[in-house]
Amino acid sequence: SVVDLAPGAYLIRGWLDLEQQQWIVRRFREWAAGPVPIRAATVRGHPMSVRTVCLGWHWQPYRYSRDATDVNGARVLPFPDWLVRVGRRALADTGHDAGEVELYTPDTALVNYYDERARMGMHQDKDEVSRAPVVSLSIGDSCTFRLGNTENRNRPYTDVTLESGDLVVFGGPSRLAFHGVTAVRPGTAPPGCGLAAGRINLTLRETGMED
Ligand code: MD3
Ligand code: FE
Repeated sequence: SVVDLAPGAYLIRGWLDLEQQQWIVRRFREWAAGPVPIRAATVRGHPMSVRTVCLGWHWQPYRYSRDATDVNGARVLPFPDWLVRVGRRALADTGHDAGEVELYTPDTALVNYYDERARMGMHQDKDEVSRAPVVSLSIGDSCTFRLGNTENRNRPYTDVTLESGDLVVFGGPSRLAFHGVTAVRPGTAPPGCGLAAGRINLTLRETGMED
């Protein structure tokens, strides 16, 4: 069943089964190895506690490029077709209409890895030209995800526990809401998800970028 978190924000718990979670974790290990190795992006001179590897377009605060000029200069891996299909199914399953589903063509994935100490401060995702929904998939340890308002990083916000296998779609008014991850809960990953420690979050996005 679909849980409404806020206008345009929808949660489906357990959307990925354990086999699908394991498959994504295996792909994650390949992506993390390179050609652009997983790294902590530097924001205003400080490395983030979250480590990120990208597909399709390389994100460096606050822009997208094809080449990881802030890491090793290598070209980012292509965005796989199977992730376009995952994104469309996510929109369909959260009740988006058929027209929006077939137009949705995510072209970048930011794959975040959280160890038990990692956090993500409240921010907006504004680096994309497109305002198409963001699709988020969580695997491994559960976390406390904080969804705020569109005005500022303060209250009111809603805290939600995201667990391994959960899907969230952020569109409409929630697309520009402030959000963050306040805590990861070590030891909460389900046996069989493929990740022994830490949390993976995969976000699918449309950049709206031209080559
Ligand atoms: C709401 N990631 O990569 S996922 C990010 O768990 C990011 O790794 C968090 O915030 C994570 O930018 C949160 C949920 C999420 C992702 C993108 C959003 C929520 C969002 C974009 C707009 C609104
Ligand atoms: Fe974000």
